[in-house]
Amino acid sequence: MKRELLHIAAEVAAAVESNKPVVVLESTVIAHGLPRPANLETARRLEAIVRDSGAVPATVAIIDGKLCVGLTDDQLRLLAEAPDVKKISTRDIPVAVAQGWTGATTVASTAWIAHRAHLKVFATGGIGGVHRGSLPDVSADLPELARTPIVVVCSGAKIVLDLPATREWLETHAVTVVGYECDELPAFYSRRSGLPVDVRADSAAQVAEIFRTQQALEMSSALLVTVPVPEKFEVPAPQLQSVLEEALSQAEQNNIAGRELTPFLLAHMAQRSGGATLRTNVALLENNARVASQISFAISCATLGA
Ligand code: PSU
Ligand code: MN
Repeated sequence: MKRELLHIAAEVAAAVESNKPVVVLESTVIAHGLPRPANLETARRLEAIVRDSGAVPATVAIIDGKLCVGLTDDQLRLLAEAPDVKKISTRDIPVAVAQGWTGATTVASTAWIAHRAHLKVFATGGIGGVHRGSLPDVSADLPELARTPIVVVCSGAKIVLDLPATREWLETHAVTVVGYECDELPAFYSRRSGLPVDVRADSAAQVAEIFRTQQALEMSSALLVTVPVPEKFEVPAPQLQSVLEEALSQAEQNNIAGRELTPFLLAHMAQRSGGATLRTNVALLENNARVASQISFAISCATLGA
């Protein structure tokens, strides 16, 4: 891919050049996953957490058709506040560039862009997956994870999804799932899903070692590092059951589908839980940014030492 197509912020480019830790952040969570004003506050907090941990944040988005890796504060604000920000998945990238769109990138398109900018560690909240229902609706996040060698730090897949089917999909497509200080796949707002991870890791260095080996083996899939939300912010799954069922049936009644579905379900649950799921979502995003910074550090050290 021609380098001119990527717009990498000077600070990010310098960090890549000198092998310093960088943490990639996505922008769909800012534009479509969280309500205002929590969205802009969270976007800024995530960048600050990464900086405080000694790494460089690289939030990804498409601005006026440019694939941007590392945003200015004005660009963050635009994504958080403009009324017509698009949700851009991988399939939309050529159209967005050709037609000069401004939009937020999902886990799928962020991973696609970040890998082409030679970045290795990406933090988000919850990945997309196989939706419930009979369509089937499978997030483009999953196939992108299967073909992009990058560490994705998340709290599992969003609880609105069919988690057992999502877990099976990852296994079939050879995406290694690491439990960070846990033995079970976290379930986004909840710490447990009853589903297994492939391996448990108790330190960033252990994750870095697995990723380094995956790269040495020239494997093409992502390493999915799943981190449970900190205990005091957890909303246990049984407490959410009725709110979740209501959100799902509202979506069906209103024919909400495609790229609208996930934002609709998250917003509905935040409203009906009196903001509880929103607080949890922010807490897990912050925690994941912290863990991703540590992993990014461990990967840089390992590369320097090699
Ligand atoms: N994590 C969050 N909130 C979000 C997302 C992740 O805590 O809103 C976004 C990610 O950008 C992910 C997207 O790629 O939700 C999934 O959307 P879909 O199911 O339409 O693929
Ligand atoms: Mn979908």
